[in-house]
Amino acid sequence: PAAPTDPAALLGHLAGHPALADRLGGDPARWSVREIGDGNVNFVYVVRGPNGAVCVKQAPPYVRVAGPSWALTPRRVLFEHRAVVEHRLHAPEFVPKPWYVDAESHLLAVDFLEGHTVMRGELVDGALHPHFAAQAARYLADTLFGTSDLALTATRKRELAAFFETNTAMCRIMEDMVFTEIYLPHPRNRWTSPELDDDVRRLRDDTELKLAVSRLKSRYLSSRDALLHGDLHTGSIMVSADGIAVIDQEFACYGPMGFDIGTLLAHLLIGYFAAGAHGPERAAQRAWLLSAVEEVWEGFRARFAELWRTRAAGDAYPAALFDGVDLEPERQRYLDALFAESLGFCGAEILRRVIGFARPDDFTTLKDPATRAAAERRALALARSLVTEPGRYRTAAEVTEAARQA
Ligand code: SR1
Ligand code: MG
Repeated sequence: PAAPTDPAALLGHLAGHPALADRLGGDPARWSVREIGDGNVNFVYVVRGPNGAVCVKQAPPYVRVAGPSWALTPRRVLFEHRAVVEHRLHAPEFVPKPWYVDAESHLLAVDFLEGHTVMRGELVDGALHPHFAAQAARYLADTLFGTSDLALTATRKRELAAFFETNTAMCRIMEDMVFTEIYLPHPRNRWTSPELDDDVRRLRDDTELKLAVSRLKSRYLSSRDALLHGDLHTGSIMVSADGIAVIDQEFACYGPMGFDIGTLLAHLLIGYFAAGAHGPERAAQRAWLLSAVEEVWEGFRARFAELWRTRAAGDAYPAALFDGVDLEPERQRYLDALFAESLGFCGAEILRRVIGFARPDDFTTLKDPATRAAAERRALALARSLVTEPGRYRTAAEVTEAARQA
């Protein structure tokens, strides 16, 4: 579908905002506009002036890939803006600076990142980004710890959670797509057919799996652990030669930390299985993706524990109760439980990306159905194990070994 705003109207909105006019500079009539969006949900433009460029997201009142027949609140852009603001308090180096948000035209402008491209496209092209994992681990730890009860007072945390509680339409998409639709004959589901038809039938009859997924759904619905990005796949991450930036926070909500961690691990593993279908020339990329899985979790774990030791200003674990008590065993218990939960969400995300509506380019660009189905079947096998028996994996290295064996 066409964008709901023409370029002249878009420029008119932006030019009327002084901070943005300063940021872009010069005569707004000479700013350039180009639509660059490739996601499922929104239109995205890069707007350039003599002083710089911004990336402008416009949320139409529907899902971009479906058109007006699939209505979706355009207010999602307001939740994205607030999430950007809150996450930048804790991880400013990884979240582009916002310049403008407008509740009527549903526009959000953030810094355009020169030299950055969407990570998913890089993976599809066979690229490696050795700096990625350490930065992603830090982003996850800083945003999740910083918005949790370990860092915030209960009052501030409850106020924030109350704001995000009303991002109901976006959370509903996740509730349906990640935890429900693929286990039913739903019209939105798409998979490599007929090659995976039997796998899909087995999955719908798999009560053990459906119970484990429903436990995860219950956690997604009820947990208020931290302010999540909410859709942290490799299409929500920009990479450059030495940096990463996280975008697309419109699914932000208070929820279980393992949802963000698991989603990211899922997409690294999806990249790994897809790379396997390309044969020996992708061996280095495959090795890097598995090392990234390990580094993201281990880096997250170390950073989160360090933040807890040094910056625990929140109302959880009141210091007055623990004078002279070593909390380290408690931290490690907390992180062990978070690892298991993350693996469950990781598995659920892989399953829905093979069978559901939003299939990733990593798989869909594999044009031969038999090759694609073989890669997807390996992913399904690991995913089922992660969801139903996360406790079997004590370390991330055990997960990557299982991926190799899948
Ligand atoms: C209608 S949106 C489909 C999917 O795209 C987004 O990236 C989310 O992952 C969502 O599930
Ligand atoms: Mg998105």
